[in-house]
Amino acid sequence: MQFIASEHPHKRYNPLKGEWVLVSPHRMKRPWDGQTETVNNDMGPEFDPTNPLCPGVVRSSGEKNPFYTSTYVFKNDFPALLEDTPLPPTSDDPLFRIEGVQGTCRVMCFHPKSNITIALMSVDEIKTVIKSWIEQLEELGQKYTWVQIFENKGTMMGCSNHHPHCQIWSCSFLPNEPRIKDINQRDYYNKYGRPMLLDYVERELKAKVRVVVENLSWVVLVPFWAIWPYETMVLPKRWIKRMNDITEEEKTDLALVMKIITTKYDNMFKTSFPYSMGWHGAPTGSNWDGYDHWVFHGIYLPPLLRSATVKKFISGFELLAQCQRDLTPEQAAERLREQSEIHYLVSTKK
Ligand code: H2U
Repeated sequence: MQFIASEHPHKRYNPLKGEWVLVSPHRMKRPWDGQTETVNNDMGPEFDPTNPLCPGVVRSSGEKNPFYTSTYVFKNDFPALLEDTPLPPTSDDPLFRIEGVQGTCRVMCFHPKSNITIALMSVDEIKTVIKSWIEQLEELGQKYTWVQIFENKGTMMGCSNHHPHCQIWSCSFLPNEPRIKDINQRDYYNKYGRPMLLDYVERELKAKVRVVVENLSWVVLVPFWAIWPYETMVLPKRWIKRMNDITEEEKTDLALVMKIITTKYDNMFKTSFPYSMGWHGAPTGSNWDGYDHWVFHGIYLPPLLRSATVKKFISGFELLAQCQRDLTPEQAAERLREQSEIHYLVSTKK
């Protein structure tokens, strides 16, 4: 019998993380009798005087937001990391390691209106968000080793507020995900003399099967090793180490692909598609030099599987043994490619 990737179980390697994912495409027809989620497609009002992220509203801290008209950044009133905190006693016991951490957490509102998302924002408005991200990276990166910009969207992803916003957690240490990516990209660079993700993009652009959208500067694709059904990666076509290395034109091009991929996500199940997304680039801190093995990239991790209400669970075999997916990355990319670049809410208005 000949191997067919869209039919036969197999495992795929993620060279960035040094992990395998189990692919089981033959299970695609399995009936679903499990949990569905309630989806509220109501975008709510443009302004809600009780929402602490809205312009002019007093937050839990007692501080009043300005009447902002663009992006707005404030220090998280419930930060997971603190700038000044006592260090724990040192321990050389390999079974009970403990270390101190410093950091700071901020919230960035993308837009003054609550009933808007990246998919519904203009390219210029998204570009303003990108510029604010770069400002934050440049400022916080002076002090902190890792500046994690991430957007949690939708209650399904644990987002507590539907006003368009992201969070920025900066820390004195390299967290697990970037730490392992740093090690694997460095090993690849030492072995092959080129950044891993630059080689990867070139190969994906030739293969085309996992590419969802591309322009002159960026490509959005479902990675060969994707875990989440419609997981995508945003990759530059040239060697870019950090977000602040991107040119003016590349900012516009990035805003464009962000608008297109989030629109396609929403169009897929005619819902405001939930996800966690974020950016990974070379570490920062006291020394920004070196890190030639790093390539800046974005990651979208959406949980939805087969409708606006059925999500993928990471449980069972996945928690205890290894992550698994049914739909192949190539099938997921094809479905995303098929979606219109015009948002369904905009096209139904006409
Ligand atoms: P999430 O929706 O991704 O949880 O982000 C909202 C963040 O906003 C959350 O981290 C912060 C919460 O701590 N927040 C404030 O800092 N002040 C408030 O008054 C409300 C929410």
